[in-house]
Amino acid sequence: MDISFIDKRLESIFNKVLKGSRLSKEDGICIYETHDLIALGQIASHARRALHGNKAFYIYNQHLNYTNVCRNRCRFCAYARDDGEKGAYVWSIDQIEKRLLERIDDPVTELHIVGGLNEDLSFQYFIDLLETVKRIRPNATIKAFTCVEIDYLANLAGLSLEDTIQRLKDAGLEMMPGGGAEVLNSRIHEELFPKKIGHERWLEIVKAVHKAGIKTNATMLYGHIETIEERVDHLIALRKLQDETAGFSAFIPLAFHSKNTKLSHIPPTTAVDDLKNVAAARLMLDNFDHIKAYWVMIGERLAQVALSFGADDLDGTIMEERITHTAGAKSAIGLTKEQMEDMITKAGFEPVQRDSFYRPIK
Ligand code: V47
Ligand code: SF4
Repeated sequence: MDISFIDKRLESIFNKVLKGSRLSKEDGICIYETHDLIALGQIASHARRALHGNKAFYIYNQHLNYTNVCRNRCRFCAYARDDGEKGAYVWSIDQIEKRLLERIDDPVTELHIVGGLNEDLSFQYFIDLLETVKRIRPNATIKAFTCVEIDYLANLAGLSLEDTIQRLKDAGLEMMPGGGAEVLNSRIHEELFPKKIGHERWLEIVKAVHKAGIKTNATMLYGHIETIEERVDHLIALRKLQDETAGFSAFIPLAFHSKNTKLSHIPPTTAVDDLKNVAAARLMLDNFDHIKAYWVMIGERLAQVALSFGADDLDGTIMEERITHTAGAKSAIGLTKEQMEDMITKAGFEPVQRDSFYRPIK
């Protein structure tokens, strides 16, 4: 592949990628600093095509956000409410059943279930929730709870981390989404989400979950107060853990949306920064198979471009997204299978509907 480099530093990064050598922290910083966006996209695209050719994945999924009552009240979150506050809600198991039945004719293969830390719910509620979903949708994969919820549930149940994970697994938990890490950094933790678990505990929980044979995703919330160096450190911490456990499935960069949050003065991320985050993930996370361009956060049109900047997956149909839309996302609330396929085809890729474990669905 011939790339004409304006930024010569990218040439040495490309040579490393061609040789399969690991990129350094300085390389990561250069990826974020460079203005040579086209060359960066070509390098990331090369790495992406070496793994997935022209395929681009998507999933038929449904999101369920069982409650927005949360005791953590992170400064970047528009979704959470206090108990009794206007707009606060919690779904009973019957209401969850009803929501699943409303969509029972849709070919959903994954339920993505997350919620706030609501002190009114018992540990049994979570077991009932998983068992109900499994009873109604026996063939769909349950991808539920972030490490933040797992930590909370272990305390609630009064069980060890290992026993908590096992109880949830026995009730139907098969995979975990990547949220909750935000940026693995104590300064940002203190400033933006001091009540939530810190990065050491997040990494400890991920390790325990992977050890129990449950795959998880990883994310990074960017576009708030973090520095480039902190982003790169985050990616390197995930890469190190993946070397140890091989338990991460996909990485998803999450673009911060500030509307209705305590950080509403922060402007939206730029398209350039969104694409750099996708490329940085693809190139720094050399031991992750999948990089998702989450269309809900960056919009459908930029997600199409992201497929040429290292992403190989557009996530899914979703149907009812709440967390980012409360924070001002302008993307659709859900997409049809036809819309997903059309987006991918028109971006020049071959759409592959996948299950939660990236097996193609015929
Ligand atoms: O952890 C919260 C983020 C995450 C805002 O694993 C915000 O497949 C932007 O993790 N602006 C939850 N982001 C979403 C998440 C996710 C999404 C899609 C797929 C997967 C997966 C995981 O959303 C939270 C937090 O980092 N978030 N508030 C906001 N205002
Ligand atoms: Fe609660 Fe999660 Fe929102 Fe933080 S990001 S306030 S933990 S729902």
